[in-house]
Amino acid sequence: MLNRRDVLKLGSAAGAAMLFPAGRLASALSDDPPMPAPFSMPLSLPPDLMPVHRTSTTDFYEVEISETEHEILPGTRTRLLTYNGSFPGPTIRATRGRETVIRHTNRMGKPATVHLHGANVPASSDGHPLDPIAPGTSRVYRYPNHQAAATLWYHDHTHHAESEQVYRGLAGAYLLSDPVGRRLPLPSGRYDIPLLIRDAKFGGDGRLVYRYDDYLNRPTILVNGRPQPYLDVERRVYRLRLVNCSNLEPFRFTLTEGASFLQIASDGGFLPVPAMRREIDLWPSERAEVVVDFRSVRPGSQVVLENSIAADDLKRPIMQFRVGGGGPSGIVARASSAEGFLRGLGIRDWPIEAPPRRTPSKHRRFVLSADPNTHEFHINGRGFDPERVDATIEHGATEIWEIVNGDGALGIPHAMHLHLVQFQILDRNGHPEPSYDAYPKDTVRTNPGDVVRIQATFDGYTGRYPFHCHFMDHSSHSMMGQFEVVR
Ligand SMILES: [Cu+2]
Repeated sequence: MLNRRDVLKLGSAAGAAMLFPAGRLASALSDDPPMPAPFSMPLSLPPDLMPVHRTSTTDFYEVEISETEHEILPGTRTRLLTYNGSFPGPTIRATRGRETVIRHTNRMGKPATVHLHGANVPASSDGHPLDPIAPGTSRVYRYPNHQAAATLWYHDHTHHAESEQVYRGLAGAYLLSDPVGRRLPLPSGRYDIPLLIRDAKFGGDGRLVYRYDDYLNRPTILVNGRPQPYLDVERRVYRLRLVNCSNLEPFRFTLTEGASFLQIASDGGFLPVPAMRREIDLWPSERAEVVVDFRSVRPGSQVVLENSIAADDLKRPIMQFRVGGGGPSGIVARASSAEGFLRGLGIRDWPIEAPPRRTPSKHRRFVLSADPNTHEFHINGRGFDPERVDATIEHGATEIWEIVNGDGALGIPHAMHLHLVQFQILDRNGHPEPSYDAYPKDTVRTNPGDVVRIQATFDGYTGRYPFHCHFMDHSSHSMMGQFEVVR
């Protein structure tokens, strides 16, 4: 019998074969440049973006979007699209209750938009695909940071071009903190590490090769812009913020040496109930925050973060943690439960509440499907039309959306993302979603044929916002709609 992993792998390959002729898939690896051996390069961290000005309420930043060259593979230069020349973009640190104001200046020769993924922001600062920053101009995005602490990320959202422009580098982490999170004795400072993980395809001359829907030919895994890096860690606990910045690559994260994750947060912030996880699924744009206890392995051990559903063995190892000496003299027993793990951190009462109960006033249904004739991707049989509003929503309403993956026959996975809101996944194919995968979420995975119900409350801002598949080659080929919140 096929398990879910087999279905996903089969599904992706079969789906691609259906949509694209064989020659396309064989777009050979022949001109691949020499790759560094796995775990031969140290992990790097993107620099923190520093404010140019601060007031009692607001942090002001300046960012330039430009083409830049970096040495990603030893000995070759790669042309990238970058925020302030950094690949990935600089890390933006925000505090709940303090406003973040960023002036982006577009120094590229083509339009850009900037979307803060997972954020509750006014429509004018959402980076709508049809609201670009023209070449040579600037615009200001204002983020009020009213929401709970979360690992968010910012990325390009230019109409039809977001897929390639994110692939070429326009993505970065936005880490929002709040007093609830700061009071928790979780690993912090240099023990709290964002990991922006994605795949890529390099040409022989070091250039980044982008071909539409060519996910089977993107054999290189980059973590914070480095191919399969290593990180020297102490024998202590670490907080890792996993972000899948890939265009199309799903990850199922696992750790070697029997190590496991304490998952403490999902897309939109802390989980109501942290959970011990052996494996964590993150599809494009999803996030998870985990705590890993390196005291539970021997000094000198090497723990590898792997993708256990990689379609290509080259892409299985993601990065390596080299566990140094020090720490406790013996091996600390692994916590068998999340409660035990939390107690070990000094946390007796986890302060996060379950999502509030609300009565939905409206049900909607959205079917995601590919059109094998046009190679376009549709929602309810139609491609994106910026003039059309697909759902008009009363401000404050709670709605249930049934998301149907209509590509059971083609075997294509999709991941639905709603701007503006965090939602709760009620059930999948009639079964309740496990709590660690259910809330707070802004993107929901759908395997071929899945029927998933989500519930969202639209009590933030009014205005027009997109919803779309976050397999970016799908959204850039029309798998997008828009809702409008009205009073
Ligand atoms: Cu899709």
